[in-house]
Amino acid sequence: PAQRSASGSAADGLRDAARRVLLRNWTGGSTVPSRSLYPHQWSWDSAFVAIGLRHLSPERAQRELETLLAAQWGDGRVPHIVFNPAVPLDAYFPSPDFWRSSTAGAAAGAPADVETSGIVQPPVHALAAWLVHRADPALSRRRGFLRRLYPKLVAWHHYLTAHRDLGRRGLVSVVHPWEPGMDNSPCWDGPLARVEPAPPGSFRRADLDHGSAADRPTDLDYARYVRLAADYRDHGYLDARAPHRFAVEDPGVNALLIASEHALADIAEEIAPEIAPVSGAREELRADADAHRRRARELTAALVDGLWDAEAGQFLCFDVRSGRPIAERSVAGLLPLIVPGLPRDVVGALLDTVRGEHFGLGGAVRLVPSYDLRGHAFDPRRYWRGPAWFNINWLMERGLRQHGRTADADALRAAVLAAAASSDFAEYVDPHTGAGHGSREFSWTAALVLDLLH
Ligand code: 9YW
Repeated sequence: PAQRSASGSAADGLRDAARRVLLRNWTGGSTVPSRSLYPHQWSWDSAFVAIGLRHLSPERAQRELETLLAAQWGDGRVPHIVFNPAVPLDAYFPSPDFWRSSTAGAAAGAPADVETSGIVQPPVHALAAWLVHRADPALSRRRGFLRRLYPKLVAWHHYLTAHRDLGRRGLVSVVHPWEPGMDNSPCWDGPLARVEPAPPGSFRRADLDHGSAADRPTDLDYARYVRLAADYRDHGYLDARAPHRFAVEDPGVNALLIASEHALADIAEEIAPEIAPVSGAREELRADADAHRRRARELTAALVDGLWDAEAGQFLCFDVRSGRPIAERSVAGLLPLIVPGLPRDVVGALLDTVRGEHFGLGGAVRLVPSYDLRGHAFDPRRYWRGPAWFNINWLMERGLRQHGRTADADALRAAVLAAAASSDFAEYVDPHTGAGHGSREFSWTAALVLDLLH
């Protein structure tokens, strides 16, 4: 009992600290990922933040997602950044005057009253909306939360499946390394090498004002990121017109879309009774739930057909421009563990790979690294080239638990909590030592800790 109360009070202390981070990073309608490094609203950050915020304030969690979706474009895309007009332009690069969404993106339906980026991030939002609803269904119904969000989330998924199936293989492609949220993953090195870098003097990085250069992407990476984004902008952010010299099918993005498509089915079922039966809309919504499940199954089949590599024992990214798989082991290739209904042999192989020499969970490391521990490009502190990230480990914990690996999931949960506590909610940590890197008091780290403690 003494031990239990000691760990109980440690958990209380961590919960309070996580709450304080989220309260400090709340700006009135949404949460910044980090006060110093990322002073605007980021798309997938907000989804993870909402998942934690629901335990602190279900209403704020709802507003977090509502604020993001208020900046949705007419074509359905949810931009990866929504800019706060009160923040000085030089606080973050690329700033609104680079993206120029309200003018350059007009043909794609960019909103006129808010500035955003023109690219996207992984679609975790429907999953987040469903989890937020479940935290307080009465409040959610009273505020019409799901009823208002549902059509926006449907349009978002439609944008991805209709405009971004660049490989015509039934999967979504990302067109910029920032889109899968894993900016400098070694997976992008090959496809990026074909992109001509923007001239070095043509932009100024703001990230190096706040972060250590050794923890961040290189200048050459940045020059190529800038070129790709400028090319997209200069083609009106229209997917049918843009050259999209970088086009990659990422298993993480597609797995999150599938998980969110299942969540959309749950949402459709939940809101169906709210629609007046006389209108006939009720039947339509019922049908939609089935359609979401069917789409999820189709996407799952395409994911397995297109990206599964039996020899590697994991999913690989696919370079649409070269027509070849990318021979690098990113943790993105393990994220399909969260997808319901994967073939059993695929699940078995994935579970072996998580614990095997390349990701080392339970052996060499206690947190899942972002990239192959034995890979040629592995770097334990540089961003997405090795460090362990909290959102990814939260997803992995969920995947392990879903497949009955309770002991592994419990150990991972404990390791996530310990690393967050000792690093002051770091952005990412060295997978071997747990030492914190990047910014501190990072929002999704605090939010997902709250969720795991609940
Ligand atoms: C950047 C905000 C974002 C995350 C991304 C992460 C990083 C922005 O920060 O990108 O300037 O590099 O890679 O996943 O959403 O937290």
